[in-house]
Amino acid sequence: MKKATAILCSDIHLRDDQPLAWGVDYGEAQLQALLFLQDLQKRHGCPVLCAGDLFHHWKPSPWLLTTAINSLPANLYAVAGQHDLPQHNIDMFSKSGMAVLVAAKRLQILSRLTEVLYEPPFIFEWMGISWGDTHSRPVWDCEWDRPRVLVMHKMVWKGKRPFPGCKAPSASKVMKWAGDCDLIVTGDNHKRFVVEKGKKILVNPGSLLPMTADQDKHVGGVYLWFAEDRSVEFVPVPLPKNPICKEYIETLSHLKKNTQQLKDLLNKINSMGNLKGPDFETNLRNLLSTAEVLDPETESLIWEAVDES
Ligand SMILES: [Mn+2]
Repeated sequence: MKKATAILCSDIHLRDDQPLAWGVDYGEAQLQALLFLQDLQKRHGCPVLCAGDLFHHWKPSPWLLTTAINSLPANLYAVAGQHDLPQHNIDMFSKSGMAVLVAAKRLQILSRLTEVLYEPPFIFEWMGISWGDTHSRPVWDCEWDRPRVLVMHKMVWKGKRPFPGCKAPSASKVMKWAGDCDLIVTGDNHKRFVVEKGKKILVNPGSLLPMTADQDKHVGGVYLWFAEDRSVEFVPVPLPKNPICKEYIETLSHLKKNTQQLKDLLNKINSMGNLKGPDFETNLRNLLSTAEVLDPETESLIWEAVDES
């Protein structure tokens, strides 16, 4: 078996509660994913780099901390994501559950100071940028004689901007910004993608497990990184069949449709103008009688609002 230089993951979001969208036991799936990762690390004997949001909430329960201590892979290095931090504030790191893992020597935090892992054959230089760290560019040592890795919790995207007005930079932009390094591992965007430019690779591992309704097609997992041939390989984590509940997806889309119909209806009422009188009331009554989306309670609220205005 070809041994990886490092295992790359992100957005593990260890949590105490069950995500709303899940129809099967999330706690069990989360544990199985961790044990899979623990075993994968044993087989490769390499470091595991996590690009933040190890926990879903900064204050995990004692049960979740115990699960993390027992079941996370060995040789784990991470940066903090906003979910790992009280008030999303890096200055409050010492109060976080993640800090307990550091104290228990189950995790090391990567900082902006470049460090070198000396255990052959895994000699590489690395740097970490947690959520809320300064935005200044990474400063690397002059000599570039071993693979360099930057791990950071920062929203980046590939292809289409995730939403209009999104200020997050594209992966290509971040690759230029990162300077002289071989590999960039980013977390925060729960979608998984890889961008290669020349000899540089950016890996956004995405969330380890699907959590939300829009992730029903998401295949979560980790990447193996092979420094000598500058390649990565995706390894999916085991997942129960159809974890995201179909009924939940249907309810959500129904709700979205209803909300949109209600918005359209209110816009129509608005466009009828401020004229009060028999015509307005007749028009409104006609309009409301054709609106499928209305229940009697909402209808009486509309009439009240009209009476008061
Ligand atoms: Mn996240």
